Amino acid sequence: MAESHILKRHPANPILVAEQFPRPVNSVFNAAATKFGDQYLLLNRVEDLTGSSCLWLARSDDGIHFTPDPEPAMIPAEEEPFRTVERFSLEDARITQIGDIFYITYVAYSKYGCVTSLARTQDFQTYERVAVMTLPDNKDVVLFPELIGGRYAKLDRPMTRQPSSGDIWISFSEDLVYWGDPRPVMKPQPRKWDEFKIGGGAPPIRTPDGWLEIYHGVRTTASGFLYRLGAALLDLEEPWRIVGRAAEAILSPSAPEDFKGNVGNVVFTCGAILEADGEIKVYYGAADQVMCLATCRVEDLIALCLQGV
Ligand code: BMA
Repeated sequence: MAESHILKRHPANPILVAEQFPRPVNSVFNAAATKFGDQYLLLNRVEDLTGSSCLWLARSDDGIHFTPDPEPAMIPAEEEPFRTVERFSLEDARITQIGDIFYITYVAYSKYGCVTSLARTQDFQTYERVAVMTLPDNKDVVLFPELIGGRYAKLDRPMTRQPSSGDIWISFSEDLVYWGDPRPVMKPQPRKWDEFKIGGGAPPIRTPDGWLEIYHGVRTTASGFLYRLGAALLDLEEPWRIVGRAAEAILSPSAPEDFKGNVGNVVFTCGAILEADGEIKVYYGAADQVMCLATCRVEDLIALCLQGV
């Protein structure tokens, strides 16, 4: 079957499944992705048999075949102020490298709802928690890999409308702890594939034409939510300004694994890697069950964004 979308699924999909983990788990999905030395790393959301998730690293030499570590990288914290907000679950991490530090933004669930917290590592052996970054309910936080006007910058998705809908915002910080100067960046597009809610996916990637943001968009249908991926370009100096936004989704559920898992009709990304040769690898969770890979040329994605303005 010809692939209709710009992102092409890798023939090895799914590239990581629950059965590969060293103990019984329910599912592996929505992984952060980065390169570390010669290796590719996925920091996966792994849901155990009780229904709680932790963050579990898997390593690869080729970006396709991954081996999970023997133990999870991060489980809910024992120390405050993290303990209170992490009691239930750690979910949907994103990794941004700034200098030689890898920052991890991750969703933490507790009886207070969901917040996003920040941790850091330099070796992917030990992880240091930095701060609780947001109030509830705010997730889909992606950190820019460079300072913007001398400040750290993040995209996030506060829940601004009921029921549970929201837009992508940007805010800034001098120390990664206290965030302010918030501005709206992107809204759902009325009567389009991302009409209900949107949220940041992979951390922004610098391109000559702007920050490439691969995001998820949701439409409500007769069979529930339909999660797809889209792309936008944000101005390099003033990233609250949209330079281009692809009119069409760049990946939609259509492969068997996108329908067959715990939550059907879902493709959801938390990480993409731009290779030196211009290939972009987008790692995504399918049906909240397995990890998959899709690729395309970065220049094609940029062109699609610029056509859509
Ligand atoms: C979102 C997040 C994701 C999940 C998606 C589809 O709200 O919880 O982790 O993949 O729903 O269930």
